[in-house]
Amino acid sequence: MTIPIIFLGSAAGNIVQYAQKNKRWQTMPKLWIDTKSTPDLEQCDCDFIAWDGNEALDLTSFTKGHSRVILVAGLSGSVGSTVNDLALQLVKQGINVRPIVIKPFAFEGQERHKITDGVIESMTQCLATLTVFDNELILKWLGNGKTLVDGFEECNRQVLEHIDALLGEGS
Ligand SMILES: Nc1nc2c(ncn2[C@@H]2O[C@H](COP(=O)(O)OP(=O)(O)O)[C@@H](O)[C@H]2O)c(=O)[nH]1
Ligand SMILES: [Mg+2]
Repeated sequence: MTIPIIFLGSAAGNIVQYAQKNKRWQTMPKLWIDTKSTPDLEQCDCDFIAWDGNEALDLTSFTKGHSRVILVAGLSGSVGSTVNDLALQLVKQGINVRPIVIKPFAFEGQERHKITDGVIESMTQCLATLTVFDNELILKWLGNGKTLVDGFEECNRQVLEHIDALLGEGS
């Protein structure tokens, strides 16, 4: 069974690239939505929509014929934080949405955490499941001497594993 995966914002875009390096989900339809592309999209075998948040997104051609969609977003920035709107739109189309979100590091500040908490709160009101990865917890878990880059890498690896598990559920 193929399950489309939608990546929303730059953090999610980095995960697409990480997945490509690790040769994951090569046959799954993948769509990345961001203000501009940074990973090498041909290498990633991924559709891309440049979106500045001003116009409404219409993803029906991408989701058509699919009953489940995996949604990946890093929270607190301008694009990924719209994941609740996108999730709601897909739910209204009768799609079983499996969202995966990433919380920012503690040092990124209260304002970003407030935005993150608001998005998570509104998602729990319209969705049956929500998987949350926390960059800060992952960095702490990695321990002393580990850098942010190590934290990102570990988070990306864990998100990849989780997507593998969701794809396994659908087969
Ligand atoms: N795990 C992980 N987190 C990231 C990465 N890049 C950014 N983030 C986190 O994701 C949050 C949202 O950032 P980003 O996706 O760039 O925001 P947006 O593109 O403006 O929606 C940031 O506050 C970071 O904590 C990444 O490559 N991996
Ligand atoms: Mg961005």
